[in-house]
Amino acid sequence: MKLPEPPSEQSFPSPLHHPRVATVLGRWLGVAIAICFLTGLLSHFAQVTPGWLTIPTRPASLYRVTQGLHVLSGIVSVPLLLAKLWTVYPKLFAKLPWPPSKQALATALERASILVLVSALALELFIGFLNTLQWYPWPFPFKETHYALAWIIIGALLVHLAVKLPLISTHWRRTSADRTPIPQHPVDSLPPAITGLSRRGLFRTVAGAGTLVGIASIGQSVPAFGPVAVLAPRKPNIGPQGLPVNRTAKDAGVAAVNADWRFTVTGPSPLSYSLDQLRALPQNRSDLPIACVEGWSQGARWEGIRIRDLLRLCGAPEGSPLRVVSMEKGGFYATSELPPQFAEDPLTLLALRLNGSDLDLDHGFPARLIAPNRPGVFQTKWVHRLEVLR
Ligand SMILES: Nc1nc2c(c(=O)[nH]1)N[C@H]1C(S)=C(S)[C@@H](COP(=O)(O)O)O[C@H]1N2
Ligand SMILES: [Mo]
Repeated sequence: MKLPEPPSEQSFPSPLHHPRVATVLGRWLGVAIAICFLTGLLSHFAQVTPGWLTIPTRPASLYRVTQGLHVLSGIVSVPLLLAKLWTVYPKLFAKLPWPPSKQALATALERASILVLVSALALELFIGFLNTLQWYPWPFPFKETHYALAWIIIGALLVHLAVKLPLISTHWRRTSADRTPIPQHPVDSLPPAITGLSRRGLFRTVAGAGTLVGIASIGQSVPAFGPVAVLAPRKPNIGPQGLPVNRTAKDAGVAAVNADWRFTVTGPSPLSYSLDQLRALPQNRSDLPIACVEGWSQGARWEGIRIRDLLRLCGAPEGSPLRVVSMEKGGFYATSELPPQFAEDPLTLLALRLNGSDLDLDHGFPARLIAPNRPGVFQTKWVHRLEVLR
């Protein structure tokens, strides 16, 4: 019995596998990846700030916008990547030139770079999406892995673009051949596959899928889309006091405080206040968002004491960096460091009130930090001590 021939690249004659289609989808995916990479770099530097960089405190909502775009562009990349892979998968069946030659080696190397690109990108998007669900089911540290993969992707992408440059430039503009309408009924001389979806139909389908997943997730930072945000685990205005909770007091092992609770500041002249004494200090109001790295964000009205007022009260000079210490024991978020530009900003508060009432226990009662243009991970809850570091 004769075995059937294995498929070859020619076994997939649909015009949707054409380089022109790959170029168009590649452009869309390229834009999404570029936005995701750049906003991701900003997010990484906001959390792990290199010595040469000073993160500005304004615009106060900048991180909310960039992190919203980061998660959005990542999610939209998923259908774009799937479409791009579908368009080019017949290449998997192309035969390597044989016997080995220089050209065969080049082809093999190119395929290896694409393997790296596709697997790193698929893994990156997958763990990124699970992160928006606040789900970390792996043994490696998320932040470092996500960051390292980003550089692997960008490197492999540049190699891919360099190799494909001649093909991309040939198909960058629509040619007359591209414009030839695709027959909508079977033609004897053409295989049946050619009668399927048109290129325009494919582009519309992919654009539609991208828009749909975008709308299904953008509601985690844009309240108007909250009701249709089926991919968003948290809706911006659902939670105590109209604000989602990332980690409850119960999960953090923090209990309500009693009357002998004290708030302290260590510095040149140390301070110690009861809650009533904190309430008697000059109160200020800041309208600032919580913008979680996991993608959700929501604006809120905070009232409390300016951190810089507390610094002057304890005699700390301007420019002192600060450590903010939670009553939470252990865990990544139990302390955060506040660089001087944030400590001195008039919007930065030790907040006692949220949206018109005392902080809910889950939002950090009796006191929490709130500062402009910072990732949510640094908006420390259940604060009971400030330490002036120098
Ligand atoms: N002590 C402490 N502070 C914390 C956290 C925490 O787990 N423990 N979570 C942080 C994170 S990741 C975010 S996004 C914000 C969320 O604040 P919220 O729960 O009041 O909305 O709090 C931050 N402050
Ligand atoms: Mo967060």
